[in-house]
Amino acid sequence: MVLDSLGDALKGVFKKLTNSVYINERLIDELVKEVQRALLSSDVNVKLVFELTNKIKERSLGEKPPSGVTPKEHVVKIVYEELVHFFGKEKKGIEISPKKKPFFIMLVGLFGAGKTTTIGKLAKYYSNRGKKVAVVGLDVHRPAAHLQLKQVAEKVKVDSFVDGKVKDPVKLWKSFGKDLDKYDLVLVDTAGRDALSGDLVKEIKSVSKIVEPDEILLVLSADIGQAASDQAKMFHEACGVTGVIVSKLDGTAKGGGSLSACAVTGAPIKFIGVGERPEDLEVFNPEGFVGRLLGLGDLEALLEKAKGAVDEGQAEEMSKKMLSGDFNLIDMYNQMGAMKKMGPLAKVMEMIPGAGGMNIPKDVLEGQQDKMESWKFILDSCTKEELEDPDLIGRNRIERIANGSGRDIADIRSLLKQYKQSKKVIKMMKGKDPEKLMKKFGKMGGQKFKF
Ligand SMILES: Nc1nc2c(ncn2[C@@H]2O[C@H](COP(=O)(O)OP(=O)(O)OP(=O)(O)O)[C@@H](O)[C@H]2O)c(=O)[nH]1
Ligand SMILES: [Mg+2]
Repeated sequence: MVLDSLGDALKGVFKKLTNSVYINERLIDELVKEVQRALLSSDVNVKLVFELTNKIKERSLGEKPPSGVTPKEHVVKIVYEELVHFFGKEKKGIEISPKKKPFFIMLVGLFGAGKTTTIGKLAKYYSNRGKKVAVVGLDVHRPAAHLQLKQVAEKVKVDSFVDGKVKDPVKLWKSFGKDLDKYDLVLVDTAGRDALSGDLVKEIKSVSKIVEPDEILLVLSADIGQAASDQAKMFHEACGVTGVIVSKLDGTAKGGGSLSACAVTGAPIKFIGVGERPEDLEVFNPEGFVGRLLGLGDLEALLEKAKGAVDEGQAEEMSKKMLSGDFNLIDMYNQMGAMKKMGPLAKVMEMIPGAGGMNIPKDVLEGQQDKMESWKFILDSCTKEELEDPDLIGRNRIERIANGSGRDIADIRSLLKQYKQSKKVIKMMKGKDPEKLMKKFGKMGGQKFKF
């Protein structure tokens, strides 16, 4: 895929986020650092990176998630939105107006940027959409340029207008005259140079004057990274480009740099080139692009799974309460309700980071599930007073509860034992950092767990 390394790094960040239990400043800091690392290694400008990550941090810590959205989901949304904004917001591409016939698109750019190849890609793209397309070669400098364009046109089955003998692009254009009128779209290939020299500007200007293009597109090779910004600016000032096509995104780790640099100059990226073949062209759509970089398909599935289960705020409040040592049967009851909403215990365990490595046998988990069902009946038969202060539950009350819930006395005793054990563990955990505790539990792989 395009920008594999940037994508992998950002996916890693999101995994960390979805696997974390709490959203706090430390986690946001870590997250922001990883986003920085990922973007910097993709040659994005340092200043831009810091602007972006400051915004992510500020919003993540400052904004309250709207109701129904967990803090974790909210942070995911913020990172996604800011990255989309960073890469240019709207979906681009070019609409060929049927009112203007022919519609002229002229491609400009430095040597080897990918102009001629991109002409072939655009020709295929628009003829696939029912447009009658022709290509015109105005690169009069490179000896075999006209033959290359002719070949490109043949490959995608569109007409080409080329001539290897005429050495003046304005004269050459005029020679094609009315022949172009029958096409919906005419793509004009121009000559490149080593740098944006006075010569090149002069030539582009004179060609532009005679062609009167509806769009002038600058083709930039992605491997120039953040230098794309200077090139885009220079070309824009010299000949008023209306958009950019970033080519060769498939072959470089610097793609993040070229895309973000263009976005910041305000030069809209209309298409991206992702390979040498005529079909390797994509409309640049920042939302889709960022979504793919982040593997949002997977992410959505993950968020979907967590949705409707435990509300993050509720879970956090519950664990805070537990860690304060203030834990009674009502909390245990609530916790069970939340667990039940999440589905079978084995599935819940899979989602808890580190718990997968605990090796809890399946039958133990299933047994635990049954036990929880039975406890729910027991707790339903307790008075509010008993739930708040389980120490009140003596022999007589146990009998009453057993009768009320239709359970054995042994079941009630087992529940109370579990409660006392939980409380003991919670006392031990009191004042400890919950993240460290999770890590510690995660490391206890292979140990037998007693419920
Ligand atoms: N991998 C990859 N290669 C590309 C892409 N676009 C163009 N190329 C290659 O880049 C090289 C230069 O492409 P051209 O289309 O000839 O570039 P140009 O801008 O017309 O070059 P000049 O006419 O010499 O100025 C060719 O080998 C293309 O196959 C792309 O998106 N991905
Ligand atoms: Mg060329």
